[in-house]
Amino acid sequence: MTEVTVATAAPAPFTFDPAHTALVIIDMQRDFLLPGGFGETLGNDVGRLAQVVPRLAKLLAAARAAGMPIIHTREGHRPDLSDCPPAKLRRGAPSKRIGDPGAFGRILIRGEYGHDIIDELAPHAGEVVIDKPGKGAFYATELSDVLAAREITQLLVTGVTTEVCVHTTTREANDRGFDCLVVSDCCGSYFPDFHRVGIDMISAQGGIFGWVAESGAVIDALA
Ligand code: TIU
Repeated sequence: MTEVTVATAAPAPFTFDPAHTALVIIDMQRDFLLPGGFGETLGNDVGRLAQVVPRLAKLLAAARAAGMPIIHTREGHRPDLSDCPPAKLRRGAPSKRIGDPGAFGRILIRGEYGHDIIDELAPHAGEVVIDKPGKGAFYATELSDVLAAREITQLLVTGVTTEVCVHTTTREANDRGFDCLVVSDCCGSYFPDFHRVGIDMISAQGGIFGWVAESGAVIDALA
């Protein structure tokens, strides 16, 4: 496929080559979306993230149909917690912290049911899954190597939560030289205001660390 353009992107049209642009889906894990998971242990209303799922499923289908590289990420830690900094381990209410038993197994631990991606967005064979111990998808992961090996230069960024893992990953990708289009209605936050302002921050100041568009415009561009 040749280059396509999302004309309504802010602050300016976003042109990308689907063969060299990855759809990055950040942390659409049961532990963030379902009651009993990490998100809820932090005191959040996890129901707020559900609205993202059908929109993201549609965008994922369009990206797969266009042959785009798909990259899923999962935030989590080894069962022995050796990759979890003590400062992160101490966060949150006692008995409801990373590694503690939750409704879907130990909270945010690799291999547990809650750590995995929700059924609606389950990775297909051949799609990349990056397991990350931090908020950003580059820290202590192979993401940089994966992108280089596939000659990926631009990213469509989606997932949860807007102001935490989506922001950290997008900011870092921008510093590493990737053009990032954040798909606003395919990102979600437990806090509506954080989502709104988090999205606005990205394309402000002439696109200080990225572009923003809605999924319908991206799907239309790929069709
Ligand atoms: N709590 C929260 O908003 N987010 C996280 O802990 N991780 C991600 O954003 N994935």
